[in-house]
Amino acid sequence: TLKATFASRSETATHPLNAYLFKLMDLKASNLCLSADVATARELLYFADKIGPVIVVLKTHYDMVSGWDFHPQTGTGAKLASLARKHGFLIFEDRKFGDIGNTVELQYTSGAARIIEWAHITNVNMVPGKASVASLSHAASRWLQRRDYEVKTSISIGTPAISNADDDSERSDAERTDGSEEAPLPDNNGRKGSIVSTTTVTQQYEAVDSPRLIKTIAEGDDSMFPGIEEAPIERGLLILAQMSSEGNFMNKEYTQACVEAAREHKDFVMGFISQETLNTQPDDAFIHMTPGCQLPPQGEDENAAVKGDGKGQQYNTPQKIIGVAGADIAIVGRGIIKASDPEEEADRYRSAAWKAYTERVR
Ligand code: UP6
Repeated sequence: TLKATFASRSETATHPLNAYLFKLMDLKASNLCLSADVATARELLYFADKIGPVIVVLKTHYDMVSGWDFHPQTGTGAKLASLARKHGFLIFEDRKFGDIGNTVELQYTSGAARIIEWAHITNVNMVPGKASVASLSHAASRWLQRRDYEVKTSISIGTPAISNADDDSERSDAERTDGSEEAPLPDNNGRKGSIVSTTTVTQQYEAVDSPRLIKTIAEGDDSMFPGIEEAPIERGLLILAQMSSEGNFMNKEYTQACVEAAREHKDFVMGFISQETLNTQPDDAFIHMTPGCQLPPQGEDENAAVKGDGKGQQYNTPQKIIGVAGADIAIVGRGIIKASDPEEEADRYRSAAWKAYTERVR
């Protein structure tokens, strides 16, 4: 499968989100995931909007973000979902669930965050056993059924369904003031309004400060990547099968057990967080996303080794991850977030990861 193109893997994918994601990668010429590890919801939305055009997945750690608004229809999750539709990327909450089945089910669907409502993808740290995968899968199919039922009967039972534009048809007139296709957002006084462009989103959370964002408003970035359709409503799981950190305990046997669990739940498991491709059998159609990725500073040899962060994190270049190890998507956090020009740096990473891919399949 190392030579198979993303376009062809879109055709043969078993998981609907993989079919969508591979197509997106092909359309946007991007196999880059931004790990938006920032401290505030405002910065998170800023990066989602600015870097959105060059990525295919936005990875979040909602539990490191202060000021996260948990409102199901107008909160941070809903705003991210709206930016995801606008720019064409999937939202991946890097929750690394790691508890008994019953607990992970509740953590996935309930609580303040209701991760399942806004994150297309989440992941599991399978240490407690395969039951954690089965339970998350069960939770997702129950959620889908319930959502289907809500939409069909147009009655609200508990959580309003929020995360996709097709919900618009089900939204009350009060919430659809101008017929726009975007999710409603609160204005600065907490009143509801509808947004028509990301510029408006920016204004709504930016009124407070930051000259940088004010510049964004002035530029009025309104671009929507052409040819991108709505993401399927099905949810997907990645299994954490290998880690980037020094001295981690995920040995070969453990990784192999993750692969088995994935094969047992192909309708829910999209693939892996891993350091290499784990597709070994002819009908394995999993996607691989790899963290621990940085490029040497601009101007230096693109394939030179990069030092770790001094806290256990180890880095490989996109060429090593995509070109040699055969992963599909490079996950980059601080390499982009901490750059002096994150937008420019994001495109440098996109282009390096894409080049490694095109050379691999050539
Ligand atoms: N992450 C890893 N290694 C793993 C799994 N996940 O680094 O094996 C996550 C981290 C962080 C991101 O939680 O969000 O990927 C890497 O960030 P960085 O690029 O800034 O090092």
